Amino acid sequence: MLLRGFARPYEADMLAALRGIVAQAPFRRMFTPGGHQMSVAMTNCGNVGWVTDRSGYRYDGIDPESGAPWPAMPAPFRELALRAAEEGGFAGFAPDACLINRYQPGAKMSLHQDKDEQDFAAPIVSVSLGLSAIFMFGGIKRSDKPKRYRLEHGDVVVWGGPSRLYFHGVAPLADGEHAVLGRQRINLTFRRAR
Ligand code: MD6
Ligand code: FE
Repeated sequence: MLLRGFARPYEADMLAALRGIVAQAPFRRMFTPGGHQMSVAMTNCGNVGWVTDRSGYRYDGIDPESGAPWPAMPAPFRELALRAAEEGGFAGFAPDACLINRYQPGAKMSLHQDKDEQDFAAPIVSVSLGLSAIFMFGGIKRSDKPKRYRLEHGDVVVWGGPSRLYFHGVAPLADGEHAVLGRQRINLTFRRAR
């Protein structure tokens, strides 16, 4: 379910909280198990964070860069995720992980499934901020032709149920200047990882 502008009322609180998170756990471009450096820079907050390195993908309670736990999930993040999930038909969503992606012009995310979480009954709530991007939403097979959606500042997507494991990705970010966030797109995905 695509909730246009749902995050707008949370914008100021979220951006303030984001500054605190990034001060503790800066954005970094991780490596895939295949040895490629991702074009998207990432960080996390919450009890666990999603990480990738030469040994694989996993959720980890520790930020490998600092050796410290990830920053706690701020209250406005929790609240937004809960309310959006509720709107999408998933009452009581209590995420334990928030993966934060930063796209600069040209950065992209290849088609993938989110399947490193333990419980696929919980939805994922995705929040877009800054420059708009083309989100590609396919099907259960990698070869299913993706539909394209433009996600804009403040848009929230809730997915669960049958679509939880659908392939999806983000087309290379077009250059531009966003009034609040400048030359970047930030995407937050709230998950129940454990
Ligand atoms: C992005 N999002 O929008 C990347 N995954 O930048 C994702 O990969 C994603 O938005 C699972 C569920 C929702 C998402
Ligand atoms: Fe994903």
